[in-house]
Amino acid sequence: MKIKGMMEGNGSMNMGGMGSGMHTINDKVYDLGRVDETVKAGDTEIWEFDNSEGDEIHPMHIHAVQFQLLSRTGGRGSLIATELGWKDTVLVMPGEKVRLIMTFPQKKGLFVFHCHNLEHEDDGMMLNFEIV
Ligand SMILES: [Cu+2]
Repeated sequence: MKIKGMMEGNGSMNMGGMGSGMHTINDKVYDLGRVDETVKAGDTEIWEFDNSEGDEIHPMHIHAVQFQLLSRTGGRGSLIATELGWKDTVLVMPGEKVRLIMTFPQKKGLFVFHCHNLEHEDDGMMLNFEIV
């Protein structure tokens, strides 16, 4: 899984880690002591979950914020009616990229985002982000 912060330029966030035996985001597994992304309180950002190289389904969940989906490319290639409301989790199918927009709250602190497949998150498919 790759994730790209479109407005703050955080690079693409890539899911999967095929061949490594680990489930990764941006080629990283979770590290409690590492801040992977930093966002400003109140800022609006567009992120992209990129599973275009992945071969597994990842329900991606972001703490502290709700988001709206902008696009789904590859795979089904479009959003359906039930995807148009506020979300805290989005299913990203193999071969897909999903773009989402969110406004981070004024609450500062350290939060996580992760794949909500328990086997994947237990395998390290989670990163920290800090609202500053
Ligand atoms: Cu997953």
